[in-house]
Amino acid sequence: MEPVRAFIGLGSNLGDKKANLETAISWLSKEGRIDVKKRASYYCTAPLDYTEQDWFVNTVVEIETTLSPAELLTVFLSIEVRMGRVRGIRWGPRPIDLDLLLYGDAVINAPGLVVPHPRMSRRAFVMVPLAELVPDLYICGYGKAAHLSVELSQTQEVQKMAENE
Ligand code: A4P
Ligand code: MG
Repeated sequence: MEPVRAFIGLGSNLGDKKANLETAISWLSKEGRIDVKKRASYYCTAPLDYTEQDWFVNTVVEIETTLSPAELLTVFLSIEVRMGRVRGIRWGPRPIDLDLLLYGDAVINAPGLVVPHPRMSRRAFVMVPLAELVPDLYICGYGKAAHLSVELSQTQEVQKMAENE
């Protein structure tokens, strides 16, 4: 199988948030069939959907992979479990959350797996780091990632962290 370019959204709002993202990315790169190509900056972001919780640190990575989308989700789940995630409130606090944002041009609508990620186009914490990596990426129905990220960050708080922060 030819490697497919995919994008993964990562978020943490429990414990040492940035260190949690770094750990998750290093585990992704240790998977034989995942090649981590690029990482966006880390961003401090206000919680969305369930707002009674601490701020998040979010980022996005670009990978090339020969794993299927379902196999990627299994890898994500095992990383989430290894990092001590206990599922409680939906959208609630977590040491790590890994979401498959895009998988090549695939459109998937299966139970437990929807790609492109159904909420990505309304979330600055996804679109801002994604646009940093691929500003010209076309987001179906919305135009370029760069354009959408500017629009969303007018109403949602997303602050780029310094690399040494
Ligand atoms: N699932 C379906 N499609 C996908 C996909 N493309 N990638 C299923 C990953 N998972 C996918 O996810 C719930 C179910 O989604 C899984 O069983 C999986 O099969 P989960 O990780 O168990 O639960 P969750 O993350 O609490 O729910 P959900 O719906 O994934 O929430 P989101 O969309 O991940 O949002 N605010 C800020 N600032 N930053 C954040 O990172 N994250 C959330 C969670 C809310 N607010 C946030 C942030
Ligand atoms: Mg999730």
